[in-house]
Amino acid sequence: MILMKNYISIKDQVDIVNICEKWGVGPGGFYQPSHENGAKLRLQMMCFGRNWDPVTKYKKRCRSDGSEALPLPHELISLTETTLQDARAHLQKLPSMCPDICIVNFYPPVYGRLGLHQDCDESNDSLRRGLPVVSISIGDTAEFLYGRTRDKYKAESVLLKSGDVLIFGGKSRLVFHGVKQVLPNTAPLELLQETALRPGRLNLTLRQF
Ligand SMILES: O=C(O)CCC(=O)C(=O)O
Repeated sequence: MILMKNYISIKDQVDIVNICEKWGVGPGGFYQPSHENGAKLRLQMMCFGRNWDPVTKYKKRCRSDGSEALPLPHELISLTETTLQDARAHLQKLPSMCPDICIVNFYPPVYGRLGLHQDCDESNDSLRRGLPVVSISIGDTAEFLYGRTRDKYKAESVLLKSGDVLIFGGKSRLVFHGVKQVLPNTAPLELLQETALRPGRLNLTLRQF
């Protein structure tokens, strides 16, 4: 597991926000998914490459509204590949991966959160090889939890700020993780001035299915 603080430049953050805005407002764009029991996740989500939701996981090609997954933008693929190369300078054991899926979450401040969970719905091969998840944070700061179990009282906590990248692969691939809260008014001013990002936090997790 490796945290690259302030890794994404403001220019690249602006580009990422613009990509999310472009795709987020049309068919297949942001929506609020539900759990099996009908409770809504406290975030908005959209998927590139393959649809995922808490009930059907990656099994359905189309969402309940009929929309297919959006194509994974090439800018996100090359950013992820460069990030992994840079990360490998610090952590040689980090397996390489070719991203083909990205789940984008948008958390409004205060209300937004995500319970502790493992990312374990990708292919058996991807999980067995510990292919890393590359997680990009943009906008407001999140209090991010991670640990060996689903117990939030035993979890470690770290602040993820705009431009930070967290990578978990290899033995950490199945780490439990979640977002406890999103701190209002913590996004970089420059990002807000140059984009139409509304208050809250964007998180992009790039994976290889
Ligand atoms: O927002 C985050 O930092 C975590 C997102 C996440 O856990 C997920 O998409 O599975």
